Amino acid sequence: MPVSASLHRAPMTYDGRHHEHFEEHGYVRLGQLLSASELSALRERIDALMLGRIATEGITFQLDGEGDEYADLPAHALGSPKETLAYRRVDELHQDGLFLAYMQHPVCRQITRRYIGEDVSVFRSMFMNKPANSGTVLPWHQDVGVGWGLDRNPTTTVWTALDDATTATGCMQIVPGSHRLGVLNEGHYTREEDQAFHCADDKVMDFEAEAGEAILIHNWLLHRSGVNGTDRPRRAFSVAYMPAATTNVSTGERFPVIFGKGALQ
Ligand SMILES: O=C(O)CCC(=O)C(=O)O
Repeated sequence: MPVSASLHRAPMTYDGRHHEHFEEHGYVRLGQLLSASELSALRERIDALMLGRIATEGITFQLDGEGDEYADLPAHALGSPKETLAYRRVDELHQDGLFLAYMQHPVCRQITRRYIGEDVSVFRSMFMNKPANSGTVLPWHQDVGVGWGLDRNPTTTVWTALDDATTATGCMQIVPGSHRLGVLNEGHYTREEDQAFHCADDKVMDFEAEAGEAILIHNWLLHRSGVNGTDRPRRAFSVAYMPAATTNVSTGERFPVIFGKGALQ
């Protein structure tokens, strides 16, 4: 069976217990949605894309900056201009068949049906990398805001660890329950005064995850991540689902459809 077909086994049911945890804490662990071979296939695919070994049409790549500061990040480029495993981000991965198959996983279908409805698009299908011994600090933020240029704020992200994400490798940190604060500001990044109040050390949790583990995250949950101090990469894949009717406020255009009418195949 091809890996993309086997991705369509349903290993769990998203039920009332998941829902309650998600409502209360702003995240819920979904467990391993990928078998070991499916996980290896996704890792191999992302590495092959970064190294320019397979078609990268429509996919964008961003390197880390010179230092580890967010402000120094270079722009995203179309195609893989440099053959390296050191990219920070790779976006538009719905253009790749294997990543698209994972985005259409039956558990994601259950989740999006519950929170969004039948017709679902994606704002982003993003690979996030903390390359070995480097990476860029991602400041505290909520995944919303005018910078995203949407006519509504999404609430449903599935983040999947492709490698073990630990404190040493630069895992995410979150403030559990902070999604209940609502949208703190429309500027995406959390203001210093809000950070001082809402992200004090005793409220922050290191969000470690095992390779292959998927986690549903509310977009309003406060989160950040650091750099990777180990000689192993910390790779992850993050997908923000939203109603297919969501439009870009500047262009009026809609986004790639993942489930429902006109869904990508
Ligand atoms: O993987 C990370 O370090 C951060 C990912 C993130 O911010 C996201 O998926 O929204």
